[in-house]
Amino acid sequence: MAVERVGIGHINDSYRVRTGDGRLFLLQRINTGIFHDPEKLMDNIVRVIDHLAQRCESERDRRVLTLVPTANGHPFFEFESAFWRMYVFIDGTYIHRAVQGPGESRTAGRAFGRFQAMLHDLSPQSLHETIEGFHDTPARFEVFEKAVEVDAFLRVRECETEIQFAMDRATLSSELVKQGLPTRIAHNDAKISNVLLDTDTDEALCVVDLDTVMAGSSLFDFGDMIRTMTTGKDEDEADYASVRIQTELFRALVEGYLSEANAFLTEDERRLLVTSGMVITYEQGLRFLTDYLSGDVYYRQSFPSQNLQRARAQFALLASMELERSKLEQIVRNV
Ligand code: GN1
Ligand code: MG
Repeated sequence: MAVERVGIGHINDSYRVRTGDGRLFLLQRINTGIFHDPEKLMDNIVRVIDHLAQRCESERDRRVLTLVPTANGHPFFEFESAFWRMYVFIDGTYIHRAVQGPGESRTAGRAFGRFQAMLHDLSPQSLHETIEGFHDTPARFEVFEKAVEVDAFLRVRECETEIQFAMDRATLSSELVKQGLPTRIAHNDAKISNVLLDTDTDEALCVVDLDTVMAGSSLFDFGDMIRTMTTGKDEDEADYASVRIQTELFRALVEGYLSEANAFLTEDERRLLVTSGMVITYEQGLRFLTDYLSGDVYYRQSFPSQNLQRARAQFALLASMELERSKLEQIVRNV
């Protein structure tokens, strides 16, 4: 048996396991500092997988994740106060960390639209809230304000520009929550790297990372799609000043997403598509900056100040959306 650490995600630890007979698995240690109740988390995942599997017409093993239960049929395993779970590793697939062209944005947008559509008839109330207020942007803003006030690591001086940028846009935090949007099941982490693509055909096969699937808004997901599928850059692009929305990538994303989601979105949701990108990008920038100010306790980093770099890239993207807003609204109206 061979076990190899894989560098996916900022939260859980992941390992690829190859057994003696050549089968591949993805073993993950659940970060209970963030997911406080692994039982509820796994309960959600089992429910979602079962539902998706029922909707899946072909190639179930490649299009929906498969959990590997323990010998006594449990979806996870507790060992020395750590919680582990295992999936079948879907071989012959790859992911993007950044999109390279409109075709990729369209494909990924369609994949998440389809994911939402398949979960449309599962009741949002049937899932537990595994992280409270996950996309409660006003609450995220309050946590940010507190971090600035406390300045526990004396980093405020170094990021005055970013803090000012965030403070100037405080009202943006309530732009989605005040709208009374329909409660739907959302993926809640709809980023480009959570779509598995087929190595041979480049087709989107499977949406992964089901940890945050719970009640939310379809726009939390679309916002994350804009955030990660329209710049052509990584989330932590070092040359952050170069991060900006590319209208061609945006158009392709809207086309891909709406090809699946148009059937269930309300008029209000459609009207707020562009706004969702601004709010979720803002929220993610706040979260990275808050973590930097708080001593980097939440997101895993591969070098010091990576969280600040990530926050800067998010804010650069948001600034570009502000400039392009009317053009983006026009694109949505034309699709
Ligand atoms: C975290 O662990 P990962 O990479 O799937 C985070 C998301 C963020 C994302 C930013 C539970 O996801 O909310 O959008 O990083 N997940 C959690 O890349 O906080
Ligand atoms: Mg995630």
